[in-house]
Amino acid sequence: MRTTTKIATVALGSAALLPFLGAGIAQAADGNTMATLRPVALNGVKGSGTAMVTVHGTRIDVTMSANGLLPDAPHAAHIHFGADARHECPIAGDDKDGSKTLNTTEGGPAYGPIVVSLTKTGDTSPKSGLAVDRFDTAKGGKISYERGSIEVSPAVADAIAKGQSVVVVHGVDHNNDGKYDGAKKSDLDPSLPTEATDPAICGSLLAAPSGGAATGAGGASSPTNTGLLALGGGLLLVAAGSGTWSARRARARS
Ligand SMILES: [Cu+2]
Repeated sequence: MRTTTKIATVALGSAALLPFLGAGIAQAADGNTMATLRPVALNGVKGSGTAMVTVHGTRIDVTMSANGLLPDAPHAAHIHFGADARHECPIAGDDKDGSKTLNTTEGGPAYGPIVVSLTKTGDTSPKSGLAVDRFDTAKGGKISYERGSIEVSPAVADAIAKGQSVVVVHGVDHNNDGKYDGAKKSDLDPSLPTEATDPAICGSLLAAPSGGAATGAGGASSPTNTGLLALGGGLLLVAAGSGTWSARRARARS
């Protein structure tokens, strides 16, 4: 009897502490960010997309849509951040080995390492960076992704809220044969062809005004940010119809 009572008291004590611990952790950051995803330099992709990330303390909610990707192939997607990175997408000048393509490592100085793996289920840490079976397969070249309450570290939450992180969707088709193949191996996993992991589309997650939610003092959104959001929405609409068409045109040309 006495033992049971003691255990119950200890359990109750721990539970009562939890809200306080939670409140301490949740102070990290808050904010809305948005990225317009565009083709990574040199990699021959014509896709595009939009990503939105909302930060609440150390949890993030992510929505992303993209099209024009290699159809019916899995596409690893991540949020990248490095304190000493440039906080942007790689440019042709990042092609250090002169291969005329950019692999994931070559993009590192621009976007830093993986900080969140945008998997559909299970772990979202950098360890799941190449968990191919848990990423979206782009049916018809399109991805529509949504996942809420992804736990991140306070440092990562802060970087995202400040607009320093970058969304990267991987998986390209350098030789335009409709699949991941080729002799060149991935810089991330030598059992995969580089096509499976090279960055395809990319965009910096820029701080945006919070939507309808009350934000307290200083809620007036700047014209610049509103314009950016409108532009992103417009691009999304245009992109929705253009993926297949671009692919057809590309095939017709070659
Ligand atoms: Cu990545």
